[in-house]
Amino acid sequence: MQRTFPTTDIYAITDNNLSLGRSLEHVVSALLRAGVRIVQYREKDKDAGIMLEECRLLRRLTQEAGACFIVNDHVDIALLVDADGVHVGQEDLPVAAVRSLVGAERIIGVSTHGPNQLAQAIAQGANYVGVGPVFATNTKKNVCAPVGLDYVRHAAKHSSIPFVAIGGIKEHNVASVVAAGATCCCLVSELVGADTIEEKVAHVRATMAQADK
Ligand code: TZP
Ligand code: MG
Repeated sequence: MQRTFPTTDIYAITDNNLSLGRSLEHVVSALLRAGVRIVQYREKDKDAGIMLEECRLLRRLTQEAGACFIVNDHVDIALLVDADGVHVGQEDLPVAAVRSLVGAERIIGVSTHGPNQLAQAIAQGANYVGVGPVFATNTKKNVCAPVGLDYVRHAAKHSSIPFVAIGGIKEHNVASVVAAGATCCCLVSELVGADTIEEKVAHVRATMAQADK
């Protein structure tokens, strides 16, 4: 079955450390109820067995909601739970190696931080790219310096595959990211750390819809 990257406005990523003590099930169920169509499991400090069980749960929840499910870093777990795809960074396995493991039908996303990496990811067969960090963020360890809205504008003009703007994006600055040409934005701390996740998604979505395009 060919998996496709959905045309959607919001890309959500999990982060247990920022979820105000709420369970993964609580957070992801709220995101899905709010209409989020793509969820990435990204947990950096957990044992593989725990991650496998959590990904099984998220696969079930996303499937029931008809949403796309992506696993960060762990190709083996993505395959074990039948995720729709996997997301890798510049320091992870190269796209060609990931492709040989996951097959043609699964989605591969690649984090990129500039035009050269964008071109390379496309040439290597990525299905979508992350574009960022747009603004400063504390959510990701060892993150590179913010790339700013210029790189979003570049991706909007030159990317032949879908791109997701990421990094420091909040309700208060998301309109500028949309104005720079992003149609899909990823917000991590802003969503999983919101007091009321469904309200936050609705506000971000409305702000994106009203932004200058
Ligand atoms: N990749 C680039 S920035 C980032 C990732 C995973 C973290 C973004 O988190 P936040 O809280 O939306 O700044
Ligand atoms: Mg990685």
